[in-house]
Amino acid sequence: MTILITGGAGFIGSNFIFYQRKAHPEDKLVCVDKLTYAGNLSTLKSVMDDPMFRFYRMDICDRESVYQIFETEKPDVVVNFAAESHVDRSIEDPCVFLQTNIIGTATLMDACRKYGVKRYHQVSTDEVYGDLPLDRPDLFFTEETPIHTSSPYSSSKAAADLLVMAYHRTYGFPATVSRCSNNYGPYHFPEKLIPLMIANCLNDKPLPVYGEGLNVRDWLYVEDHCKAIDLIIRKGRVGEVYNIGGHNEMRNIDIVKLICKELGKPESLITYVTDRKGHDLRYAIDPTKIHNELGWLPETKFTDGLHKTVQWYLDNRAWWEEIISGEYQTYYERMYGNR
Ligand code: NAD
Ligand code: TDX
Repeated sequence: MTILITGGAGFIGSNFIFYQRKAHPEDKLVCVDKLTYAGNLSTLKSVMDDPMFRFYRMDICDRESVYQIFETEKPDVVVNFAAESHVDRSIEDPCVFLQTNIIGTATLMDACRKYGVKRYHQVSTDEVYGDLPLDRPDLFFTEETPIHTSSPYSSSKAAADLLVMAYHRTYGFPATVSRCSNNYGPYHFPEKLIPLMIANCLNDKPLPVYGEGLNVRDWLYVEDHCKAIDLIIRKGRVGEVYNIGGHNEMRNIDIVKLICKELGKPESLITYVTDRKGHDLRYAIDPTKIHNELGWLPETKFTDGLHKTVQWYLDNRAWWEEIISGEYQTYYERMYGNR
């Protein structure tokens, strides 16, 4: 079959492409990506010459181009990773989040309906559930937890999820939605916590921890997320939402200390900075449904995954050094300069 993957030049989309090539070499992959600041063609260089892979630079909001590519490539399945994905940027400037994350999703779904795509999968996030209190470790997000967003980013993702479920109910649109916790691993853009701390450590720069570093995230190795999505598109039930997470809750400060330890850098690099506005306290996923229905379980232990990730950033300095030497510097100064 032909799988159209949007946002495949970004972090999770590219890892999904690599996973698909390995797990299902018989399937043809078509990647479309606008190549925003977060998309990198160099990430895809190992698959660029593969006859079973094709890349198009395209904005998922550009209806005419989207229809054109669906007409040409006739995808059987569409997996939508394309999004503006960084909470801090959404706090600075929400508009592009609404455009890509909501209008882009609607445009893709309209194309799927027009060209009879058999399955559409929306890659969503646990952030649509809002946050949990720090003093209630017994509480988790299930698929029934009400949507209750905090940031412009999570609101735009929630709006897209609602639209997907509305297309399913109204038109019988064959869609699934997955809501995953925080991912980490290779090709993670260095504005996000783990790669930012690795890059700063390696450059002996301050490690900017928001607030007191007590916020909790539930970390999952990116390949485990890709395996879960693969199961959903092949075996998941249409019209269903699946939570994905590995019961791996960590406080931010503990992650940063672990990274210092991995790299042999002093914790004195840690600098506490002004907190993120509206900062979600804790995310924690209950993955019972995907485990019971599809047999999914995370395979990578956090200590192993973090070790592999740190090693990847050590082995692939050129990839992230090129990123942080460009427009990123203006971003960094704006975000952290006076914090
Ligand atoms: P990312 O920012 O690394 O990559 C996003 C990709 O989408 C980039 O390649 C970018 O160029 C592309 N893109 C952006 N706007 C586009 C547009 N208008 N048209 C076409 N392409 C466009 O993001 P990521 O971390 O890989 O996240 C992928 C998806 O997974 C997102 O939908 C995100 O909401 C979701 N998600 C991420 C995490 C996480 O921890 N990173 C966790 C749960 C869910
Ligand atoms: O410099 C930093 N210092 C810091 O303390 C950065 C960049 C982050 N943080 C904190 C904020 C969060 O509590 O670390 C935590 C993780 O921050 P991010 O890496 O920005 O991720 P988060 O906001 O949790 O969102 C991520 O997970 C859910 C992804 O970026 C989203 O796309 C996904 O939906």
